[in-house]
Amino acid sequence: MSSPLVVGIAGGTASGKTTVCRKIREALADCRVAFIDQDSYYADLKDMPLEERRQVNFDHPDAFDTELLVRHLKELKQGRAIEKPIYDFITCSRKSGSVRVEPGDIILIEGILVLHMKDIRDETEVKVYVDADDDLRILRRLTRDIKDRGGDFDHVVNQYLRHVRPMHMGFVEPSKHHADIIVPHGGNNEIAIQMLVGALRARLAAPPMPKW
Ligand code: UZR
Ligand code: MG
Repeated sequence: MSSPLVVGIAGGTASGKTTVCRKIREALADCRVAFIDQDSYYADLKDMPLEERRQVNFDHPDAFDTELLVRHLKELKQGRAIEKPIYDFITCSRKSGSVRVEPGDIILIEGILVLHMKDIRDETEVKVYVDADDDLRILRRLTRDIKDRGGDFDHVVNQYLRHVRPMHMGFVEPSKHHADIIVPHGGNNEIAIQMLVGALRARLAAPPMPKW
């Protein structure tokens, strides 16, 4: 059996990464697709007081348990199921329990820093960067954090200026350089998503291209 095709999907916060992945999974419903998101692999801060936790820089590479993520990625590549942690954005800590992720012929790994982190990048064959204009991203981010992630306006704005924006400029945006494919207009770009799905299907049906 050939090893699974690993697809890394990076991009700024609220750029549409999760939507692109959902649409890819829907279009490949007849294939075995394993999906893991970097957001589930935030380091567990349960031993830190809540007020302190809320001040942590969650956009810095050190905020993640990358060792566990890479270990899980390697397990999936070997054809073994993993138990993915569950992260709670409200308490900034891991919830008890886990979600079983079965191995697949395609492994999708999505997150702001998956193309920045060399250990993850080296495990991926197809590298995608989801792009979206900054004004749309901040609007989406504000709405999502207030509605779904328990933030209030001032906290979201402060966090954006203190952490999200500088880390985006320092780590996320430069990681676009590693991408094979850049998807403009985020999750709304049906044509790019269809082309990506077509390329993944073609790649599943044929052996990988030789490396030059
Ligand atoms: P996406 N994040 C939180 O807001 N709280 C947490 O406990 C953990 C993470 C945010 C993180 C990052 N940053 O910008 C975002 N901050 O989740 C990544 N500040 O998620 O890729 O879905 O935007
Ligand atoms: Mg997301």
